[in-house]
Amino acid sequence: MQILRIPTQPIPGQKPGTSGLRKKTRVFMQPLYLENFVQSIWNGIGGVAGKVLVVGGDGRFYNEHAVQVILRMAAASGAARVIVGQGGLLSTPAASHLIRKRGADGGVVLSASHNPGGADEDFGIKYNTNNGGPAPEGVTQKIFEASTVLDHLLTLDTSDLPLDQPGTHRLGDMVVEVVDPVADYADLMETLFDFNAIRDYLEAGFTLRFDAMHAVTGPYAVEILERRLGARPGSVRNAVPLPDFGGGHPDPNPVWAKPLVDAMFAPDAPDFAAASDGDGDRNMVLGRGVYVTPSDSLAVLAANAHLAPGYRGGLKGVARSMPTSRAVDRVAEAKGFAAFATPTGWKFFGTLLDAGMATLCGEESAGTGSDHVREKDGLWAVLMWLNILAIRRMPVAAVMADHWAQFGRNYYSRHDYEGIDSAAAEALMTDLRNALPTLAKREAGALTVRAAQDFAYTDPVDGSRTTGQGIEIEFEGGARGVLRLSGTGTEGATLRIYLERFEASDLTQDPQEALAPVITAIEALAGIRARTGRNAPDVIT
Ligand code: VG1
Ligand code: CO
Repeated sequence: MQILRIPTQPIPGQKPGTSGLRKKTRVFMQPLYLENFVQSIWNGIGGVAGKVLVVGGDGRFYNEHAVQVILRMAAASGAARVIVGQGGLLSTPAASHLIRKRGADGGVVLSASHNPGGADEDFGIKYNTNNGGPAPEGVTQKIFEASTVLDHLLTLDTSDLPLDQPGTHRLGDMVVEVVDPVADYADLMETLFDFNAIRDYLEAGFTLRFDAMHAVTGPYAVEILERRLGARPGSVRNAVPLPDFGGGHPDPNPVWAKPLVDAMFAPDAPDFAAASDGDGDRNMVLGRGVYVTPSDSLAVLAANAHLAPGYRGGLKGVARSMPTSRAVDRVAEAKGFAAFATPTGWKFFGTLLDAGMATLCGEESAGTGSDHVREKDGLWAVLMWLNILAIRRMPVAAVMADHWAQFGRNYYSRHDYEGIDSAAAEALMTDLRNALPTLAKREAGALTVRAAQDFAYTDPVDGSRTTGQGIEIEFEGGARGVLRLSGTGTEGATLRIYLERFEASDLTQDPQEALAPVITAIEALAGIRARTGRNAPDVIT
């Protein structure tokens, strides 16, 4: 088996965004595009000689090929061992757990998350460090820098390895260990949650539905929900991962998982429903006749986590991304634990989790998780909800009403303008940034600006500083709007507008109506319609 030294040259634009490098699959399929980036990872982290890595992905088109490329390139650069999920599959949280459990030096996860898959859709690759979490900015910057000076890469002259059965292979001097992607993760969940209570509740007639959206969580959900917890067979829908996710967007929100939402508003709805995304780190939670926003879900989990065995001792703190609603802050204040607000992207929670300063973390984009791994975790959130419901024995709608009665309600919504002209989007943000010093006291619609800032974050653990993380506009009376550009898109720019307004007692309004004054005020300040040429957002969640 020969090591091949292949000359190459830097490919522009291999800069990881919010969560790794995401591009159109066809971009990744260009000669040496993937290979260049993999070699840049190795070079950026100081080589892989003697190291142990975890590799797997969400099963989308190009996943299998990419895993084989990574195995050959890891072996050629001297890695000691690669642990790979059977069939090349690993959900993002399961990969995080495996890195931690096996004491690996890092891992490579192949996914474009909630973006559709296929030759004409999206692909992605991200590097996780030895704490199991997404590489922090300092590391992704080194990887990017390595990509700009790359002149050769190393690979092996070998054919593909069979990955369809657990077992051990050799690739040159490197050991390749193919593992069941589900077992370790399912075992971890059993240590955190009261499986007996959930099983009893299901036996007593509680019904659930989980939509895996033909993405990676199918096998995990079947094993955990149906086999270990005894949910009725067929409770997990769309359970077989497909390279194109059955043609859908594996994005668990009311727009892309509409059939599930519709089912929950029908007369024969089950008691509980949930869905996850392509790589299994996001979640959507529904009760009969009620959709729980991710921001509210985080707050409810924080208020009730002590009902789950893994969190009985209470929470050390909670962290949310800055655009996520402040509902969880109210819980933290009432219960007396710390609350942090970080930039968008799970990589910013890593230091807080490692330092034991935060136990639960969440993002408005349907991501929730805890210190059990260093990624957000879709099925974890589902199990936490099931554990809480099994103990409280209340419908989801009653849990929400109870929560709002106790803490008040942060009405919340996100408006996305997708695939807009990049220059127009940049200009909108730049002009708003330049106007920041003049915004205070300005009237916008029926509201008055109280303060406005370009969000910057100094990590309280390692002191690293991150700037330009979104424009946050606060209004008199406590409403808030945030504008930022997506860092995961693959076409043009996506402008995200986050809207929030607190109500202490008027708890049953329609969110879009409750937020109407904020929507009008942000439009008045930013001129979104004129600048994007759009009359309405593409996606409202
Ligand atoms: C989006 C979300 C962010 C999330 C990221 C990765 O990023 O807003 O909260 O962490 O996706 O999630 P952006 O830059 O497009 O807003 V996933 O499930 O793609 O790993
Ligand atoms: Co994801």
